[in-house]
Amino acid sequence: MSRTFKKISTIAGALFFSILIQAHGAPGGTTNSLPTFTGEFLGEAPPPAEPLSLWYRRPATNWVSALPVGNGRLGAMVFGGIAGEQLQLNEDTLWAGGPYDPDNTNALAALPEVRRLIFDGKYAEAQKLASQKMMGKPLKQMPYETIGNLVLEFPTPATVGNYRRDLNLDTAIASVTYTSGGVKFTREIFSSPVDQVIVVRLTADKLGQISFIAGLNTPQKVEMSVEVNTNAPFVGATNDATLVMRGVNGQSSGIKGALKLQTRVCVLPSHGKISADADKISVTNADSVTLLIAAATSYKNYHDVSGDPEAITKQQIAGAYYKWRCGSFDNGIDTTRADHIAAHRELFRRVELNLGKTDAMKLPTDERIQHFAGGNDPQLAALYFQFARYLLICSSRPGGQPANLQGLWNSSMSPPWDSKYTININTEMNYWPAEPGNLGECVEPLAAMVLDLAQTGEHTAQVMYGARGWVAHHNTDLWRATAPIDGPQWGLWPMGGAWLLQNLWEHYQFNGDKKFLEKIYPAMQGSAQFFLDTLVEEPTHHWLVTCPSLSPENPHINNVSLCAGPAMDLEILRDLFANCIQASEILGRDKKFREQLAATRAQLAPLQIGSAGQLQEWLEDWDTNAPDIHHRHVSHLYGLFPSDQIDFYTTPELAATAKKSLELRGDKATGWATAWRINLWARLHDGDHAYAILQYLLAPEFTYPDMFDSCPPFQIDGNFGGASGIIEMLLQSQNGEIEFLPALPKAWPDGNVKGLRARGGFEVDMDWAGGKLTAATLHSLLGNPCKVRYGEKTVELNLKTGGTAHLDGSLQSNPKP
Ligand code: FUC
Repeated sequence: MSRTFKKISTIAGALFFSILIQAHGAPGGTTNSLPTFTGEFLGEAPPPAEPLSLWYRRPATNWVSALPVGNGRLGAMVFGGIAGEQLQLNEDTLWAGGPYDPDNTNALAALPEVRRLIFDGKYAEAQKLASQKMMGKPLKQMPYETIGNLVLEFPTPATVGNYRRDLNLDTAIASVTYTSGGVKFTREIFSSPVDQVIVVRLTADKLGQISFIAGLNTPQKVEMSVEVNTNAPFVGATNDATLVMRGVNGQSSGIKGALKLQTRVCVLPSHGKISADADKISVTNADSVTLLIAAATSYKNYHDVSGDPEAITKQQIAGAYYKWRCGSFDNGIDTTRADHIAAHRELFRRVELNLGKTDAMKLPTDERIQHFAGGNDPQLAALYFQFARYLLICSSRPGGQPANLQGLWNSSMSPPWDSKYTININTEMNYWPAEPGNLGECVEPLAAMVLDLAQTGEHTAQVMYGARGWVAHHNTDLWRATAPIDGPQWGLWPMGGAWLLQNLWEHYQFNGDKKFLEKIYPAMQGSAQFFLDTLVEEPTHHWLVTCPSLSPENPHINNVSLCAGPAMDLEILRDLFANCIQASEILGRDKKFREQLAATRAQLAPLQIGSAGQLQEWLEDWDTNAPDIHHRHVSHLYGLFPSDQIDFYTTPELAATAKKSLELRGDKATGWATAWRINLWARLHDGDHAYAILQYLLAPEFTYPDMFDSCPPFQIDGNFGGASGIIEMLLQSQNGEIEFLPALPKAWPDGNVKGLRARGGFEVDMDWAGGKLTAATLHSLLGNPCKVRYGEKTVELNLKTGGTAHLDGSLQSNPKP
């Protein structure tokens, strides 16, 4: 075995080769570019030791079987192949286009006529006129794009033994292990939030066994090159080589690409040989190999693209390289790995959930998904819940972009719905489990985006509506576009920004952070101001309503959804105005504005009960005659969840109407819409109904082998909405009460949970057995008084900050828990 380093260049930092690769179709969604293993699989690997793992007995054959890693900014889908490994890569600022202004200057002149037509009942004409005059230009926003793929080609063995690939949710490391020719091979992949690189670590239990060829492919317009010994100046000469991909992002809908992008893959073998050609790096007979992957674009913010991705990626690689070289050859990577795990666990380990354990846990994850609905596998629901928390940590860390329709992971240049931010439910749903799931920090990127939208949306408000304040419609993108898109029947909905603000208000409700409230208050005020300027009186009752608007995205006559004052808009406005009033009181400002809001709020159209006893979706009772009675959106039920305007205890009659609406809609919908229904049934205290819908969600139709939610196709909101639904079954804290086990299904008779969060600043642990609460612990984080409830029983508690209450199943204080 060779133990000598063979340098491929003596000039540190030299550019070895450079070639221009034109755009070509990269197989992001499949493994087409990979050599496939055609040999024999021998033996069966046992399940991983960590029960919070996803695991499989075969490599991924498609993208939705591959496993996601991410540090909030830099993500990879790991395929775990034998003849070849594929890492499909993403960076959260790699979107098409550049800064642009989509606001339509014809809109304002058309607005009075569109309103008149709506109030005259001429909805189709109104929609036609709006389509001609009021839509954004371009009519589409910019898509989120893939970086491309890192491919490692290995010598193909004839057989492999005990193959297993897994994703450990507790360490956030994806692994592949198998034996071949008497050697045990191990591959570990993680995306470090500390070092800002993806690390791929290849090891074997015998020396000199690791050989492969590494290359990048991409559908982006790029120049590929290989640099050698680039890191020598930092730590002295050694042998390393770096794949470099420099390029620019794509155009879309006529908006030119304005971002520079760069990806660097530094290959660091321990012993063996390394060599390079124009766009590939070969490693032969190494003992172990570390690959460091960095990627960045020139995006600084929605109006500044002057960043230097070359400097950023070089620095990230150099930093991780320096750590790698500290101490002995392999110890450095151990530090990087340990730092990564510690940063992940700081968030992930805050919540533990045990819903019961059965033998089903011994099966690979894809088989468990197939059997969940008909079997007894409560731990899969707990795994699904923790997977969602994992996904939020990996796709939404402070300083990065919020989780988009696919979180962070996208293999395409034109993904479904452009993998944008659909803000008429999907982005909001992404963040539902954040606060009660004890991941409040993950909301920071969302807050940052909303503050951006409050700026761009000011222009939209002026240009389109002649109004003060700001508005965002049903979608936005990296460039924070706020004009209505796609077509008026989906896009002409002015409530997107106001709904997002509700997520931020929740952050304040759970954390009581006044500084945060001060930061978001101007955006709350600006949104409220927009509605003060644009609400209009409807002619029949003289209630104040939004117009034009729609009940997302439900037509009330064929293909026509435009209307005035749908229930959801009024519900969102009641929340926005109330929150603004409360915030202005807490912050001690804007008394006049507060009074104006209170007066306007009193004139908003009320919730109405329709002829079928349902909660009316529109001003008129169209519900049962609407073309799509089973529509996926249940927008009018916003009042029941995520809001608390409709409540099981405080407004039982309205709760009954919401239940009727839910029954009329049915349980079956798209992935995210199914997840929403779980939350709604939990709020109605029907745990078994909620669980029946969870069975529907956690089945192959709506859950891919890698547990990604299917809309279809893949859309991450269902994962987050499903996790939120599981929380709502176990703990609710709206309307001034913290309720234990409000909707516990029969399927989870025994269990416990630690670390859930409740509004008002509490951390909650609970134990239950035989379907009954046996113990609950409340830790106070803010010193607020609270009322706790279990069934019919309620108890008031006054805990100091840092204080803890131990209660038994009858809510009696339990001094010896
Ligand atoms: C909304 C939904 C669709 C899809 C899209 C991204 O428009 O109605 O089902 O989820 O967002």
